[in-house]
Amino acid sequence: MHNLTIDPDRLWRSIMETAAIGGTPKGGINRLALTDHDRQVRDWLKSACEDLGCTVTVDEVGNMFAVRPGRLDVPPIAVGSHLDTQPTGGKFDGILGVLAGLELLRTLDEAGYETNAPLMLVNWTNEEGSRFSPAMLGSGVHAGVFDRAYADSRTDRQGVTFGEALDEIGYRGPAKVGSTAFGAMFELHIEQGPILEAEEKAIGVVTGVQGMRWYEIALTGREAHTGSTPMSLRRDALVGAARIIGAVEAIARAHPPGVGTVGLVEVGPNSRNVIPGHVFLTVDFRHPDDAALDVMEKALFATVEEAGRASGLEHALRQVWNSPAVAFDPALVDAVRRAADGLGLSWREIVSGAGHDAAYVARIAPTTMVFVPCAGGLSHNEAEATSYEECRAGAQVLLAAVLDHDRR
Ligand code: HGY
Ligand code: MN
Ligand code: MN
Ligand code: MN
Repeated sequence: MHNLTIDPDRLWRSIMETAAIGGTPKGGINRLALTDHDRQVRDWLKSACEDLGCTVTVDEVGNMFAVRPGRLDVPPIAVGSHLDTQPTGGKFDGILGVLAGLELLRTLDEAGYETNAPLMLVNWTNEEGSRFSPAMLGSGVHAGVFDRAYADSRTDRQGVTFGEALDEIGYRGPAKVGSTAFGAMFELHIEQGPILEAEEKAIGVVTGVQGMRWYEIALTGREAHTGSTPMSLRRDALVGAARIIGAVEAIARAHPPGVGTVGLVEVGPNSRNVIPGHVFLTVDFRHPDDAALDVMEKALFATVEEAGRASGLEHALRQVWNSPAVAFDPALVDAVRRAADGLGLSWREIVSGAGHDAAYVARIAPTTMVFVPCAGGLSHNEAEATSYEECRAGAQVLLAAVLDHDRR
């Protein structure tokens, strides 16, 4: 057994230092994928890893891999997560997993500790899917779920493509997508939900990730004068959207513990005295059981048909993302459980409500996650908060689980 301990002050300093990159006046972070802020934090990470003597390679969709050599020439054990954030993101979502991984590299380096397997720190491109949908695009390309051309073609709401933005920040690397070998992956992340805090558990032993599906809906009615158009002659796209938004909430509540959200709505022409002629909206459905998602999806399709008929709208609905429920590797889940027990930390098993790159990495290597609580279970919010002690405990469990696995 090792008695290595991470340096919690150094970890906390790194979290606060990088939080300034894209920091918002309310204390959150706005560091959308492939923006100049993303470039700055990538540069920060690259030089921190190179200072430790790691070799940093970047693949064709910007995924970053920093490798610390091991004693044996075997596929590396990976840690890490993502550096991009939501537009009103917090200081910990994604980057805690990357900086805890960096803290492991620093701790092992200081101790001159030689692992059997190389240790690799990963930053996955565009995990959030906020600027470029779908989410988990970089890890999805690595796992063969999407190809490089598909990723390059994704466009943001301003019409900028993923490929253009990646080239703009200079992070299209030479490594062929999917060519970086993985022996295993452990991803540390905040829970982003209320369970660990409510049950006063220090660690989430994550057994899997629930299923997730995203849809895009375009509704077309007819713009007309709000004053002179009788109600009976209207084709109001926003009234149709309102029906769908209400139905998404009802469909999710009818299939617990499923969740449903309309997060993005664009109305045109968005003028107070013009009947809205078109609306673009997105739907995010999640459920631990893929069969339940099938039922929810059918209900959504029926809803859009009905809204179209009732308001006289043309309507187009398409599924743009389907990430089935994932179960993590039992041996790695056990390593996390043993690590938490060995450190005397309370824990509970949990299925992730949020999506993570680990869900795709699990397709190509044994993978699992470690969760730590966040205040009020709040995330994707500038007030997102996780304590110094929770970050310390999470990074220490990550170290113990990685070294446990490395010795097996
Ligand atoms: O959508 C998600 O669950 C993740 O935050 N990208
Ligand atoms: Mn995340
Ligand atoms: Mn997120
Ligand atoms: Mn007029």
